[in-house]
This record gives sequence, C-alpha cells and structure tokens, in this order.
Amino acid sequence: MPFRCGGELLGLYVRICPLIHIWMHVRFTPPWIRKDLNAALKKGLSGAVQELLLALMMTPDRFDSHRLRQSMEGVGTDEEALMEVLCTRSPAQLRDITIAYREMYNRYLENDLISETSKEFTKLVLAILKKEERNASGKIDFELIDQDVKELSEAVTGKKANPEPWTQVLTSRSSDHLKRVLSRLEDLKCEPVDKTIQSHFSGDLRLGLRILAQTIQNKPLFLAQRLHSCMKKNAVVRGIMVGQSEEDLLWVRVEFLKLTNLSLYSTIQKDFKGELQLALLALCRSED
Ligand SMILES: [Ca+2]
Repeated sequence: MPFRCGGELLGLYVRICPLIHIWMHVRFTPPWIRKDLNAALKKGLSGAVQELLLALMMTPDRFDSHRLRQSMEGVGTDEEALMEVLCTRSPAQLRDITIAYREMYNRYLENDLISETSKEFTKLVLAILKKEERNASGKIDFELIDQDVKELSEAVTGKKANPEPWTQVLTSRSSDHLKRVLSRLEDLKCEPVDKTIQSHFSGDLRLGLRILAQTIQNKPLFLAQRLHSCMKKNAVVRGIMVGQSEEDLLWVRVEFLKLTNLSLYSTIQKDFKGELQLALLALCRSED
C-alpha cells in the first residue's frame, strides 16, 4: 500500500482533519505550514485519501474553483457538478470563486462557462454566476410574489415554453421569496415544480432548471439525494463532504437519514474502507 510509510502521519491527519479545516478557513494558517502540510500529504499519501486531504487544505473559494475547473476540463462537461457548485453558493461566495478561479488557473470563469455550455443553458449558468438578491430586505413582498408566479406560469402555458422569465426570476430574488413563489406555483399547477420543468423544458436547460429549483426549495435535500445516487463516485462524495462541511452538512445528514432510512455515517461505514472511510467519518463527525 503506497501510504503505509506515512501510516502514523495519516492517523494524525485524520484526527486533526476538522481542526485543519476550521484553521484553514479562518485564514490564520501561515503559508509555510500550509506548504509543509501539502508537501507531506503529497509525499506520504496517494489516491483518494490524498485527494480528500488536499481538498481540505484549500480555502472554500479555491476548492469550489477547483471543482468547477474539474467539471469543465477535458472532453465534455459535467453539468451536474457545475450546477451543484453554482446553485449552492451565495452571490458573495460566487464573486470570491470567480476571483479565485482567475488566480488559480489564469483563466476567466465566465469565458470557460461560455465555451463549455450552449444556448439557453449558457444564459442560465451566467445568470446564476451573477445572481443578485434584489429583495433581501426580509419583508415579504406579496405583490412581487403574485407577479413572479404569474410570469413563471405564463411562460409554460403556450405551445413552446419561454425559458427567459424562469432564468430571470430564479436568479434575481432572495431565496425566501423564491421558496414562496415556487410553493405558490405548485398550488396553482397542482404538481411539483420539478414535474412542471420536466414537462416543458429539455436538454441541459431542463437539468439546469431542475437543479436550480431543487436547491431553492431544499438545498440539503438536493445534496442528500446527490450523495445517495453518487455514493460510488469519489469526486462527488468528496465535493459535498468537504464543500458543505462548514455550512450545511448537518442538515444534509438530517435529510439523508429521512431519505434513505440509514444515516450518512453508517452509509460511509458500509460503502468505504480503510483510511478513506476514517477521513470521511471524521468529516461527517457523528452518527445520527
Ligand atoms: Ca470540457
């Protein structure tokens, strides 16, 4: 086993994983410690464990940039991974990610998104990247809710659905407002929004709108479903476990248990082995 020589070192890293993470993210860590740890990880470990621990060493904006780059690099595009990162971050976080992406790869995120996607899906992706929460005052704007519900509904009543109002409304309001809008739309249409989107849109745009709506309605549930269906894909599991470890992982655990009747902790114990299992369990923190 390639990481045997670093077995003890690894045990230490696994125990201090959560600590390293908090530490890196308050950005107190002197660059020389970061450099030393990175070098030790690269030398003493390999494979999935190494990738996981290197991911933990990145700041959140750099890790998200890394995931976006991975989803676009090479042949084709991983639209689901792309949407997962973009839809689960706030406007301020998306601005930081855009800057980090430029620093890390000397490339413009917006240009890469344009060249890796097409047509209406490109418009949606760019609108999410630049999303604004124009009504974040905390007050419920009933008039605007009515207007938005009407626009979304009318856009899918004609022969050919019009994606423009969907893209515009879903990327320019606060999430509380949008939750109300989508719930009202469901009452009006007597069906889940997900079904409305599936029956009126197609291709990447359909996938994109579904993920956007799902993350607005219940972000932890969307992430729990994604974990559940991608348990065998290391990159997805690592992305969610590391990317959400500071914000929503507790809520993801709650939704995961409701969804599958098995806790995320027990699922990791069942589906992973060895040091990778230990590292993921350390990130998961506890049994539910
Ligand atoms: Ca590509």
